[in-house]
This record gives sequence, C-alpha cells and structure tokens, in this order.
Amino acid sequence: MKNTDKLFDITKVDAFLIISEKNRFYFTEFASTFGYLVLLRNNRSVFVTDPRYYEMAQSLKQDGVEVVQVSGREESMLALRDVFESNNVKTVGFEDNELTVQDYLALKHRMLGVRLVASGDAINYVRSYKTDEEIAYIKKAQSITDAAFSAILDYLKPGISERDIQIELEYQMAKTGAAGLAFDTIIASGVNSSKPHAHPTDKIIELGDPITMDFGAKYHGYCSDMTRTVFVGQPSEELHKIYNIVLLAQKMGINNAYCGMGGRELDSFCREVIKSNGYEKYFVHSTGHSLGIDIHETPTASMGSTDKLTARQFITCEPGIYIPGVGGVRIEDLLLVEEDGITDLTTSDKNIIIL
Ligand SMILES: [Mn+2]
Repeated sequence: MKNTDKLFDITKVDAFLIISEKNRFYFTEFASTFGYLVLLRNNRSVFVTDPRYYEMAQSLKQDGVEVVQVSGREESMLALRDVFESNNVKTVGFEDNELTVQDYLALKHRMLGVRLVASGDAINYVRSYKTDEEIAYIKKAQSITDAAFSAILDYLKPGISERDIQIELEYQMAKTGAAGLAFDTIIASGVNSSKPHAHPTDKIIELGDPITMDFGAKYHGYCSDMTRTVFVGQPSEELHKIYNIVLLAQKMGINNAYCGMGGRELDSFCREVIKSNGYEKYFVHSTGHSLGIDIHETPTASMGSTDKLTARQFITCEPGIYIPGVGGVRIEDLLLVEEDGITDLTTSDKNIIIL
C-alpha cells in the first residue's frame, strides 16, 4: 500500500472511497476489475471485493489492508456503510473525475450519514509525485520503447504500410518485456503526418516520406511515451527545414528545464523557437504532460499551465510543426525532474535520420 498521509494532509476528510480501477491499482498495486477501497487515516485501509479476487487479495493483508468479501454492488454498499460507521467517518473524499453521474447518484443515495467531498484533483496531485518503485517502472518502460525504436529503423522501407510499422513496433515492445501498450500507437506517414494524432492506415510508405511514430509501452502498469519522425529517402527542403526547427525547439526546452520551473515556462522555451521561425500557428498542441498509470497525468507544460515541475515528477517535451498537405514533424522525449536536475530518459538519437 502506498502511504496516504499526504492525501489526508491536503483534503482534511475522514476517509477516501476509491472506486476506479486505476486508482485502486495505484494505492494497492493489486489489479482487479471489481472492488471498493476505503482509505482511512493512519495508513489503515479496507478492500471490499468479490469471490473472484478474495483469495488473491489476501496478499494485501501483509500491508495492513483489511479484506472484506461481498457478492455484488448492493452488499458492497452495506459493507462500506459498516466501515464508515465503525470508524466514525463523517466526510468521504471521492473521485469526482472518474465516477459516472450514475455511480455518483447511486453512491449519494446509499451513503446516508456521510458527506461526499470531490477529491479527484487531490488524488491526481498525490499521484504526480512518483515513488522510487514507480520511477523504476517508468524507466524500464521507456527503455523498452527506445529498444523498439532502434529495432524498427532496420524495418522501415518503401512499400510497407503504416499498419505494418505499427504491428512491428508493438511486437518489438512485447518481445522486450512490455506487458501492454501505453496508448494506441500513432504512425503517420507522408501527408498524414500533418495530423498530430493520426491512426495507422494501409497507406504505403513512399520514397521521401516522413514517418512520425508516437508510441509507448506499459511495464508493471506504468507508461512510457516517445515520438520520432524519420525519413525514408531524402525529404523535401521544407520538411528538412521544419525538422531542424522542431529539433532546436525541443533542445531549447530540455536544455533550459530545471527543477521548480513552471510548466508554462517549459512550453514557452519550445514555442518561442517555433514562433521566431514563423511556424507558430502550426504548433497546435501543448509541449508536454506527465505520465504514470495513465498516459496523460499532471503536471502539464502548456501556454495555460499553472503547474510547477518539481522533484519526482515526469514531463514529456514534444514540440511539433504540422502543415496540412505538406506533412509534420514531432520529437518527444520523457524527462524526469529531480532535486539536482533533469534527466532525459529517452536515449534514441534525434538528429535527423534519413534511411
Ligand atoms: Mn506524449
């Protein structure tokens, strides 16, 4: 179980009710499709689940988690009410950013006697600071992703399709230890590359095409994320120029990043380079995001971000330029912020690659 002191410090509630699959996994590191986790003060907790998980969940007892077996939702509600009553709980933090309106109304209806307090942002804030173990998982996920990129370079050639590249990249990640994908792989070639989040198609790679590959692995439930744009044959003069501007923008962001900087500041280091070259209107997304169990977590680096990037947090740095009808370039690395500086976890080459 993760230590929950910080969460209680921020919110002042008596208990938290964790319902979403990912937050239950976050706090317990126990994967299940059904369960309710009650976090109580002083690092006590109760996990309510059904017979499919009851035996496996016994492993949580060594972390001091009480495990309660129920059959279905109605019994769960009664069990939760018992937990709240016996612990004199009056206020309960809940995941307002995860529950459906239907879930919320059902909960509100049954939880007579306790006050529900929206706490999703506080949970996300706590999740943004990674433990040593989480940092190790994310580093491993990123190393799998880098290895797949290195392997794919030998595979890229005219005549194969975007789907072929997707399948090969995902195969390489699985082979190197990925338990799954961090998100749906993006492969965008030729003029498709002007669409930042294009889905892979049956389009065939032609000589001179840019190929943008944005992909990540999952390892122990944690994500990685990287993007490279490479060229199969000589690119047009304009795409070559755009590549160098995006590269310069990304390096400007990474080289100027420091512990304690604003997410907005990181964005502007990248954006200014693109702006001074006249391509500002073609940089249509924000510079970066954190990740963890989810592919997009806080903090973020964008024009409107009020986040600070501090120790034990991750942030991607991924500027891009996308010109409809011409093509696009994006370069993305994953950064770890630590007290004594920034570590770029993405080891793949980012100088222009022309195959
Ligand atoms: Mn990303």
